[in-house]
Amino acid sequence: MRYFIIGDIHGCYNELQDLLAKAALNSDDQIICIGDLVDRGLDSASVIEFFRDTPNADSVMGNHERKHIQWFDEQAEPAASQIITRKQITEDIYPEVIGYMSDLDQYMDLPDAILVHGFYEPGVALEDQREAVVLGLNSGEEYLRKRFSWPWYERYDGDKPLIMGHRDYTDKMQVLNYKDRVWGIDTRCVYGGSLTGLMLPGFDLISVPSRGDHWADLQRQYADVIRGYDAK
Ligand SMILES: [Mn+2]
Repeated sequence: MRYFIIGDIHGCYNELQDLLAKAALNSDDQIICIGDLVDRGLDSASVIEFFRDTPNADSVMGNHERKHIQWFDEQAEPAASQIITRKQITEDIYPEVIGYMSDLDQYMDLPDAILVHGFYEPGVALEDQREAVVLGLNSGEEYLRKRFSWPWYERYDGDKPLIMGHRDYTDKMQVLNYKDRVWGIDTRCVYGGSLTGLMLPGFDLISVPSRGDHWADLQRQYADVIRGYDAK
C-alpha cells in the first residue's frame, strides 16, 4: 500500500488540489496530512471537508487543531488565525469540525515511517511521547530545548524514519532530509512557499508552488476582525 504524506496545509485548498492532481494517486492510496490542516489560509473549511469526507484521507493532529479544541472548550484564548478560521467555517458546522479535530490521532505508526506534527523526544518510546512534544506545542518545544542540543532531531533514535511538519528547519522553505532518517515537510505553503508530499514506501517527494502569501492577504482582508488580537 502507498501512503502520500502531505505537509502543513493551513487552509490552502487550491494547492492541495494541485498537489493531489500532480501525485496522480490510485483509489487505494492513503492520503495523510501531517497536521495543521487549518488556520492562516484562504479555505480551511474545504480542507477540513476534504479530509473528513474522503474515505482514504486522514490527518494527525497539529498544534493549530489543538488551539481550536482548547478555545471551544474554553481552556485557552484564540489567536487571530483561529478567529478568522471560525468565521470561515461558520458557527453552523464549527462544533462538528471540533468533533472531527478531537478524533485525530496524535501520531501514526505506519509500516515505513512514524508521523508526528511537531517533535519527538529522543530516548522515549513512541507510545510514551508527551502530547505537548508530538503536537508541537510551545510547552513541548521548551521542554525539548531544556534537555537536548538543537536541532533535537539529530538525536532521533526511533526504529523507523520520522516524518514531521510544523517547522521549516532549513529557513529556505525547503524539505529537511536528515540522513534519510528524519523528514521535515512543512515547506510553508501558506506564506508563499510550496506544498509538499512524500510518497511512501519510496520516500519520493512531490511538491507544487504556493499561489501566494495567503496569510498576509488574509490579515489584510480581516483587518477589522483581528484588530486587538495578536497576529499569531
Ligand atoms: Mn504547527
